[in-house]
Amino acid sequence: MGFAQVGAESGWRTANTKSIQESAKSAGIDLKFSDAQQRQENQIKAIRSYIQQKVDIIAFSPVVESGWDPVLKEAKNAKIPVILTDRAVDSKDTSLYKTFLGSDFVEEGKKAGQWLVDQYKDSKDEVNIVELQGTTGSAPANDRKAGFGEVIASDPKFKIIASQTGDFTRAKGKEVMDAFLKANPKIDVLFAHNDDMGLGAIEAIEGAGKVPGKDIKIITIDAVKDGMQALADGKINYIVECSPLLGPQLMDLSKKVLKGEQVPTRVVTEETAFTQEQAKQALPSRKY
Ligand code: GYE
Repeated sequence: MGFAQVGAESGWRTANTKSIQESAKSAGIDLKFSDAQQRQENQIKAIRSYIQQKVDIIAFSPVVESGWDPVLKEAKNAKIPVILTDRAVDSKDTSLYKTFLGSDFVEEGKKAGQWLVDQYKDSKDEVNIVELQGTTGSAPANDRKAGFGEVIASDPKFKIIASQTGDFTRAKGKEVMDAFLKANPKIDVLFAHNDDMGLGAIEAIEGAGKVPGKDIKIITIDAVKDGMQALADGKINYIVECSPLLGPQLMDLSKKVLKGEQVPTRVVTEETAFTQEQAKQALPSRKY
């Protein structure tokens, strides 16, 4: 298997890489692994080299949604099946890949929005929200934004006053939150598309003399260990889970595809969400 990974941008990605490498090993699959450093051109190069090396199957997590048709057609012409993991592509031609294994990002955004709606149900005041988006053009950034926006649109008191990409990294999350804080005197809520950006933003909020989780309520997505710890410590208010442990399912699906068995075209990961109390309970047994 040739696997073209997005990069190493977050705790989620580190756990995902580990899951894929470990499960390939225990499934007896010889894994060729590449890290694209969040650049589509690097992923395309890696996929082309897997085609040249005549691997049996290609799996990858597309950094952005568009622009994949040419390289996917090359794989199809070479009769190498492709499995999408974690992130989707927007290709109209679904015969270019066998299946897509990963989370429902729209649903995650909706869960985040619903928590906010419930939290402020008894208040009529305006709620000023800032949003740290994931990597521009990526499926999780597009879909989480859409799901969240759809739910909070139910009440005009919710206002997204600033929204910018933090590229799913801690450093960018801090930098953009710094700028948000300087430009906006009243921020009630931060919605960060992943834990890492939320953790970076916490540093910015503390640096500005405010209390994260109290002065500014924080909702994030992923539920990696550092995020869960910040939730248990009261610095984050709610985390929607997104599981990175896709390795075992990916190896199963690959074996089926290679045996010529039929696989479902979409496999959705099962996930939950955590409050501060639930984080305290779940932390000791968290694997990542
Ligand atoms: O939420 C984020 C990572 O594609 C689901 O990518 C993944 C996202 C995850 O960088 O932390």
